[in-house]
Amino acid sequence: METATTSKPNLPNDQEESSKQVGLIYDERMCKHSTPDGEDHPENPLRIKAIWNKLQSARITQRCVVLSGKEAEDKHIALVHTQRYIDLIKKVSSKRYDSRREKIASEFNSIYLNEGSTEAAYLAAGSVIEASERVARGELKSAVAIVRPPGHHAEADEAMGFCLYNNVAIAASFLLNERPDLGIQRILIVDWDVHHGNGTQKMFYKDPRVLFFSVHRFDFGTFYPTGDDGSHTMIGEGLGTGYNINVPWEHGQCGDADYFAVWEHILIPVAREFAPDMILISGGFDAAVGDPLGGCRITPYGYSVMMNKLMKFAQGKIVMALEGGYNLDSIANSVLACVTALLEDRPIIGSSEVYPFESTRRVIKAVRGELSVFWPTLSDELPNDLVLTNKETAPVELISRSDSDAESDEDVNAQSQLSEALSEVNRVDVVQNIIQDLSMLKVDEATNDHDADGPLLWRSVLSKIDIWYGSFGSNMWKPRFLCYIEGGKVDGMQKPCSGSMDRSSPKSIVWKSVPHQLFFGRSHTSTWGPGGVAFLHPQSSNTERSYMCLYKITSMTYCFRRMVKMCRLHLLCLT
Ligand code: Q9C
Ligand code: ZN
Repeated sequence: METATTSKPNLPNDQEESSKQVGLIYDERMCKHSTPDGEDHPENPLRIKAIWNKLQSARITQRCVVLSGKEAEDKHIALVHTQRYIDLIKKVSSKRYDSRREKIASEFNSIYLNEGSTEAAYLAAGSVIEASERVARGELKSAVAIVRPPGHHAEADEAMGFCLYNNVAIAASFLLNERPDLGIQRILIVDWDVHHGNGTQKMFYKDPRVLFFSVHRFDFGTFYPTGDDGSHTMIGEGLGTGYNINVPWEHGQCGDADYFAVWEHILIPVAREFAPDMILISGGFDAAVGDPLGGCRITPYGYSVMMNKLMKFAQGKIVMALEGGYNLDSIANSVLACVTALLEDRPIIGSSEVYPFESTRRVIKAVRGELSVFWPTLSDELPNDLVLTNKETAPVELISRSDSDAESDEDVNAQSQLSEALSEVNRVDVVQNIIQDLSMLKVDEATNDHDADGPLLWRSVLSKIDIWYGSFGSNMWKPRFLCYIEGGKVDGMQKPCSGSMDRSSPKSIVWKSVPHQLFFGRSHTSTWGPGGVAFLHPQSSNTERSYMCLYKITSMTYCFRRMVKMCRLHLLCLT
């Protein structure tokens, strides 16, 4: 374990002064992209300002090579975007388009446009190119481009998810196709934004020169950008098969321990084999603790460890480009941690929770299973627990979090809900009853590969769980619902069911299309009794969507630890 006293000094010294090696690109002009009527939006100019101010007040900018932004050339953007789309983005900020801008923006998913959007988009893309070229040339050891609008959702002919041009994809394509002289033949793109990098994935899906790795919230296809693109089964195509790696979280709250486990058991071994000449990081910081959109909890320390581990590859040639991240303090502190790691070649001092989620093990196994044919290093048996044992990777101090640790508002809130819930013992029983029955459904016993009653390896976390009862078609009117709640017998049931003891009406009723297949639980559920009880199948998230009526039965706060055997709870947990 390194400490501040055993290696390079923290403070800038003469040696560092004479050989600045880490580049920083920032340009105020990227603040000109903002919502047309000044409405609030998470992706706003304050984001890059907050990061820049933090780097300045931490006296980091003076230890780096500071560069101003540069606009991209159309021919470089055209490496990944269509000419038609480039023409649109180029003219959309012009006066002539004042009246049409809003309509154009609304035709895309989660996009706003104003008179500053074009310039910002060209600067964001051009700055990442500039940083990449300088690092590839060896003029800089590594670089961070503090840019906006972000890029990784943007597709060849489509703006999406706050992204206009796909900055990182453009830079990667630039190096590979425009500057073969720089000798960059293989690029690893690490996308740690909390959202799947759908645009980047598509652009290199058949290209074995680019290994695209994305770790993101997936929630069985319900988390933005939704659908199957972020699934671990998307491994690339043609010559690019095996060169696309998705690590799809099943739920929020993933933190340092979960990401470290993915680094150790997927990313790092693959990077070792792939041997990239350069690494581009799609550095979204919306998986940071405190982010309003992500719901995950990576600490600045966590980011610095992930960065530091990547520095062992490609001779440290890393370019990190900002993607998402919407809590100003979180993103500022996280970027600061990353730049510090780049400067000092070690993580910042900090600590993390010990244990990854049980679901993390499941996800890692699934990803390794999908890719071990292409990356033999992934076929080794996973260790029994994923707690980091490696000295080199161990955090300075391991802290064990208990149920009562409350770090965020969300936790505090969840905690008060828990005590509320516990006072209603009856309702707890109801839910436990439901959960127990669900666990008896034996939907995918084969994947239940460890004993949940074994030693307590998994960290507890409080989470608000809504229990829904789903039905589809028109066979589910209220009396029948109440019959299930109260017990009784309706058409198709061989014997009466006992009911759930909760005699109240549904807390809410919604009709919605859900992106999973249906299956039916029949005789296995004593609570619901035999007969058409519809559940959503969590694992078979394909493109099918079913229109369902969902009855919210109850809303509870639960600990994941209590649910180790209840991964199937996702059946009914819609957030
Ligand atoms: N119901 C980035 O982090 N959310 N983009 C839309 C619609 C869009 C995030 C929710 C989130 C986009 C770069
Ligand atoms: Zn994001």
